[in-house]
Amino acid sequence: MENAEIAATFELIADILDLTDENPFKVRAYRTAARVIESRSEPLHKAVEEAADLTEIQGIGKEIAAKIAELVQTGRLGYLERIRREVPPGLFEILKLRGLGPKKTRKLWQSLGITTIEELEERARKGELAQLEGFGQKTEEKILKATADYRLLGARTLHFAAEPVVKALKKHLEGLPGVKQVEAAGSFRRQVETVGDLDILVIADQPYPVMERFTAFDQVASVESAGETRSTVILDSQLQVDIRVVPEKSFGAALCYFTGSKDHDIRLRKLAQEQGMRLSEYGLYRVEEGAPDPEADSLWVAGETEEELYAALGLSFIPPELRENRGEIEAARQGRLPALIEPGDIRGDLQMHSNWSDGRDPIETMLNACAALGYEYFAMSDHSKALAMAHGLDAARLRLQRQEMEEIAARYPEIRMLRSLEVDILADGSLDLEDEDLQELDLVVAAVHSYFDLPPARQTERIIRAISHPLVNILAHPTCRLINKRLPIQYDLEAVLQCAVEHRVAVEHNAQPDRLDLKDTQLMRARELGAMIVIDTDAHTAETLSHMRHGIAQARRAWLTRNDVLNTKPLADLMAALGKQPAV
Ligand code: DGT
Ligand code: CA
Ligand code: CA
Ligand code: ZN
Repeated sequence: MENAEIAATFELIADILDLTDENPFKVRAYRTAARVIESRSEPLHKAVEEAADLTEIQGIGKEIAAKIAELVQTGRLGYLERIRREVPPGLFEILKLRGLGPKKTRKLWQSLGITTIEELEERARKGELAQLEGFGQKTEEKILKATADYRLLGARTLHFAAEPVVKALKKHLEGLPGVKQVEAAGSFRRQVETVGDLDILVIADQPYPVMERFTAFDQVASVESAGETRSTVILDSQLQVDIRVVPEKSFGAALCYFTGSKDHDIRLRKLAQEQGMRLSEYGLYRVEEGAPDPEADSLWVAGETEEELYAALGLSFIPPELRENRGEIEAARQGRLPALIEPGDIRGDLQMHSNWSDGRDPIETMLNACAALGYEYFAMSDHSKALAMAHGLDAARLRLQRQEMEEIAARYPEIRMLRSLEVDILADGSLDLEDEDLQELDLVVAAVHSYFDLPPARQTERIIRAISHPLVNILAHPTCRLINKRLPIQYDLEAVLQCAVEHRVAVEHNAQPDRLDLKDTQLMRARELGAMIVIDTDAHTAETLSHMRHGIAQARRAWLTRNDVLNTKPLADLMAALGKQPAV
């Protein structure tokens, strides 16, 4: 069990205790523990396995140490299961709403008996919330907006959050004798940024034991249906999982069918038909007039692997990320599918934070982590002073940081550290620091972190003004969306992309798994318009530099090749493309 998962469990406990009006000190203890654990680089499960004394970690007392041990050793927590039952499940959903913390949610529950988002919305419409002590008209309006956004944003699970579930489930199923292969299909395999549910395929000779094993998975909250070869369960996290057991002979066909997308599948079936064949989840068959069984062995063409299936249809293999019916079938038929970018193509990460601003780690730690990833260069881009909450740098601290960087850089000739800054774009589109300070940097990244709600025309003007500034090189997280949390800011993206092309400003694809900003279709458009693209992690810790792979996945969904992404290039080429000389 990863630290992040343990931390999330303690956050959940704190939320529940808050909702049930427990002693605030106890609540704070759990929140503190969650924060401490989250930001720790050494995995706690190792400490537990080595029987280390966890109470030596600041912020972790005896009670919490025991709970960590229980979690690591058994994968669950009796205490959590007990207290969880005291809270109606709908309240956890309400907690996810913007602006509604545990205290307000508790008040709504205890004073008005509200336990679901629907009830909340209805009572807000009737104006009942404004009457509540500590709420008022403004809060009521905010809640109405938050519920509307929630519906708009949906409640799909982040791909990133589904990954550990798939991993655990695979391990659980693969432990069963007779299981030959377990694969997650559906949107998960296509690397869609969020998944509606998981679709698991298993090759096994006997389906029944697989079904039994599946429903006994320890995260299962309820079994929706259990059939001979297919079942559906809901997990504790509310994520639905469908499973199907298929024979080895049909695995490729089933994998292709259940990977989808549905539109891609429909096109494939049509293509088969046009060639006198029939494609199903069981295989590809010749069509023979009057044959009694259209799926008889004698009619079999292909289906054990996806490769042979696509080949039999006259197509080159289509990577799952492209299977969205966006022209991939035509391209595969003509043999002109793009050679999609791969993680190994990246030569450097151009956005990250150190403990000079809101990052956790010192510059040197970040440097070492970048070197360990095999990068040739990286850019340290802390926040600028407008983000006071994040300890953004002013001109004086920027100069101090430069001294430290030069001292460190001198000791690590094997990797080139670029001095950058994620400078805030102010409300009027001007930059947060003076030109004379920005001029000292190798690269300047500009980003919006405030005034998300400007009218679109003004927002466009603001961003265009910022990227027209001759010192700006990269526009970071261009739409500022947070998946499931914050909608993209509204402006004329097309105009901004055109301006970026004109001014030789690269647009960032931010690889943080809950940002993935620009999203796939916008990235495609950026490339079409000729914009330069960089993929950055915006890491705030050394470990999260590994999030690069989520950005690569999204870039692949956007059909990007190595050539479309600037930070796959040697440093000299990258700087030249941006019209920059590395500063000295
Ligand atoms: P999701 O779960 O909403 O993130 O998206 P998917 O793509 O995983 O969709 P899901 O779980 O409903 O179905 C998994 C795959 O199964 C889907 O990508 C294609 C295939 N599939 C499901 N229902 C149909 C259908 O009615 N017709 C066809 N042709 N394929 C289907
Ligand atoms: Ca699915
Ligand atoms: Ca499904
Ligand atoms: Zn930022």
